[in-house]
Amino acid sequence: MSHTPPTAHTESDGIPLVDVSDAPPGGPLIQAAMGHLRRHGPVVRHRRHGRDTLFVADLDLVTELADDRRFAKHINPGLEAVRSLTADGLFTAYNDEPNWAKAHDILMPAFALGSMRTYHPAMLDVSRRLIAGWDRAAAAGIPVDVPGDMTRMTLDTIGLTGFGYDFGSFESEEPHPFVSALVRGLAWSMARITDKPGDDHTARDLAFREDADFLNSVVDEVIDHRVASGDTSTDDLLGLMLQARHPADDTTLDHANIRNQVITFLIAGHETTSGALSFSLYYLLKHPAVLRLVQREADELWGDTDDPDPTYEDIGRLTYTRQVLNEALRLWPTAAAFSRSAREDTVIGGRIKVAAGSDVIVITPMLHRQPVWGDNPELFDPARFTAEAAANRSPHAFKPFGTGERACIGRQFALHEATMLLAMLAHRYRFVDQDDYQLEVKETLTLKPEGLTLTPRPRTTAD
Ligand code: MNH
Repeated sequence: MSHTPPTAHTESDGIPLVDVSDAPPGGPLIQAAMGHLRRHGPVVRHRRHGRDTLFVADLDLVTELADDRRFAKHINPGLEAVRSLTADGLFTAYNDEPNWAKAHDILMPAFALGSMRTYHPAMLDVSRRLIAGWDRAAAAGIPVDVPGDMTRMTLDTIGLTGFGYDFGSFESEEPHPFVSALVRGLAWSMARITDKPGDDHTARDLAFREDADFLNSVVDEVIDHRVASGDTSTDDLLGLMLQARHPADDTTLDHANIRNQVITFLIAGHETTSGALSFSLYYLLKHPAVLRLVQREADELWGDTDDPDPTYEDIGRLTYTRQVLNEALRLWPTAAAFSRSAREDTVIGGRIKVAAGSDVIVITPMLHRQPVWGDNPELFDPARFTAEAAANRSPHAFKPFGTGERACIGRQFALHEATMLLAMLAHRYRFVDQDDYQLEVKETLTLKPEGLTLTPRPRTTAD
């Protein structure tokens, strides 16, 4: 990029101001935000076309922002654009929109740790689809497309466990048309953040409308199919949404809201986990000693059998594998920011005025590089996440799943799915860095290591 970074001047409250109004539209927003915070310190006032946002990474400030009595989730312009796809779905609902609390109450049981027992067999099935493909690559000695395969994995998993719908992603080289439309829809949402006021986007916006209509029609088919089948079980998300009545008014979620939730889960439930898996594999590829420890942990459970049969209970025992995942999410939290707004006019850090309803964004990858993480925060080191180390650190130092009552509902789901797949892959293969991959972080709504490949090799008794 040839564009020179904007310089800052300091406002009367001592906060550096970065005005990016002249920056070209588009571009990686999170990495730009990381750059501002690296250059100017852990709190920066960001201005685009006259609109100010505080960017925050400082632990004490984040600790204040995490107080749900003073602050709440903010539907910022980015989320406002995503609302064109998901409206009052859980992720984009306003805090006081009645369907947020209603859907949250109805769906919470489906995301409790114990519910993972129900999803475990489908997660294992999809892991085996992925492994079948990696076995073929290993036999041929050719690299695999890591983010592509991780996306196939997480999409098929949420489709099957959530809605009994099989995207069959491993049967095709091309992404499923639903996914292509979804990805374009999210790109449209992101592009709107940097729009210059007054520019004409009619053609772009019409194309978006077509994608949104297509997404809705596919989801309506899935819902109609379930209703027509007469199946009234409540052991997946769709069944629960169609059947469960909220105790407050004895009604179920309405059709439009169910559709918004299905699209929400397909968005929230697959790109984030896919990115987390991809970054974890990136670090395992570059840190053979860490891979060794994951292999040792998997070997303890599954010995040297070629075809392990991981149980639900096994996944809770993969504590080191889980540390690897956490450390990857520290350096590259794949949903890399969350927005807060003050319930009333207030002051943070004893000096920074925050008006009610104004936008404050926590830039999570920079929170995860603050001094609380030691002298070398860029170093990948899963030992940061031993139980003992975590207990000695503020709970606000690590926020890959957001905070408070609007934090990620799918956390256990993601961790179960990702921990199992990582351990199964490490158990079966060593990873060869055939292309000497250099990290390039690609931003959509989420982050992923663009173009990451590795060549899986079957393990021999020597390794
Ligand atoms: Mn998830 C909210 C990160 C996996 C469903 N998720 C959030 C937030 C973050 C987040 C951060 C809070 C956003 C905000 O404050 O604006 N989520 C992740 C990460 C992973 C992830 C890093 C994987 C790793 N999320 C999943 C999965 C699902 C899911 C898997 C579903 C199966 N997430 C959600 C939903 C919300 C959410 C739904 C919105 C919850 C709410 O506001 O009530």
